[in-house]
Amino acid sequence: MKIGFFDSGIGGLTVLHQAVKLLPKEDYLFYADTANVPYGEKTREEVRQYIVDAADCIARQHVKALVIACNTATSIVIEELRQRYDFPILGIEPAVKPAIEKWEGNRKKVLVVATNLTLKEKKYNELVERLDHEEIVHSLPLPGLVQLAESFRFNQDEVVSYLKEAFAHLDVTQYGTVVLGCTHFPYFEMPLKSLFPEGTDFISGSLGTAKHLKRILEANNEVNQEGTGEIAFFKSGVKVEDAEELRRYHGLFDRLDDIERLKRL
Ligand code: DGN
Repeated sequence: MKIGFFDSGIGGLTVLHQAVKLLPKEDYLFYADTANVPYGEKTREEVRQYIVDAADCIARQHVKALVIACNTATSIVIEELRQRYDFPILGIEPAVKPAIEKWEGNRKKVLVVATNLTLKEKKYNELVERLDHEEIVHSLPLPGLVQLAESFRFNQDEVVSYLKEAFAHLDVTQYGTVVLGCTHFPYFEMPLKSLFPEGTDFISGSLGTAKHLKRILEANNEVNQEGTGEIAFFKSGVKVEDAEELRRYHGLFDRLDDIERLKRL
């Protein structure tokens, strides 16, 4: 059986990218709700319904686990989905805990960037309230990055000018860690880095979620040894067959590999 991945758009591929590296012999289904992206500026009820419809469609394909590779969707509907299906449902949320742990060492604040909806939701606010005893966590919505990613506009200059405006009222030197709390944001790690002092850490929950998936499959004795790492792409319920479009999706993995290489330099 396949492992399902869901996002409003191409953001979830940043999580799937990590999963494929950890679990190369699985088969995957990636569902992007492109008819309804972006979620971050819509109402909670609208988004809840989109996700439940998408998850029902994924469940009909008989998956052995489903990763909600979207912070916004996780914060709204993860508990409901867990009650609805009998296979494991994993989510992703802003990596606030490891970011706060870094404060212990560097005494620099934490900036969480995400969608408006994630930052407004109870799940995120309770997480920060529970962990942020020193009031070092600041939050900033960056909805423009979702739009830029969805239109494959990764051009450094365009992205930097959007970010400069978004950060205009922030003293970026106070932050030691930036939490990428939206799965679309890792595509922009390089332009983001260029606007913060050297040594600022950028963290996301992608690898943690992929590791969690691996642990669950291992615990359930469900790790596949015979799959090929193939990914079936769906856009709002319709299987993607167009070769050019599939190439564009696969090309995003190359982009993410490049970003990882640059980070190691
Ligand atoms: N990629 C999604 C997230 O992690 O929150 C949301 C993007 C969107 O639809 N605004």
